[in-house]
Amino acid sequence: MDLALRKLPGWQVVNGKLHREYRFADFVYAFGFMTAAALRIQTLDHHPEWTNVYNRVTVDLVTHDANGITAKDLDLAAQLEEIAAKLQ
Ligand code: H2B
Repeated sequence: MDLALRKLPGWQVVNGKLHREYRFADFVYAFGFMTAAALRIQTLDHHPEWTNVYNRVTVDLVTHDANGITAKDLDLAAQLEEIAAKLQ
């Protein structure tokens, strides 16, 4: 896990889930991130636990079926990074 996290700066394991908080310019950018991510997530069939407050999006990733963090979560985290980078 430590090795995998090195490729995902800003992410850490919190309460057994892959966790990151994104901050955007404002609500429109934060919600734009969630909208773009939702389309990607739909193709992956892997869903985040996330919340939005104004310009912040807090994300927790875990594979419920496996009751822990799996490659699916690491893959989704990498894809979220790609989407967020375009909006920050
Ligand atoms: N998302 C997450 N985060 N964990 C899962 O275990 C999970 C999921 N299972 N999305 C998927 C959907 C499963 O229910 C479907 C049938 O593939």
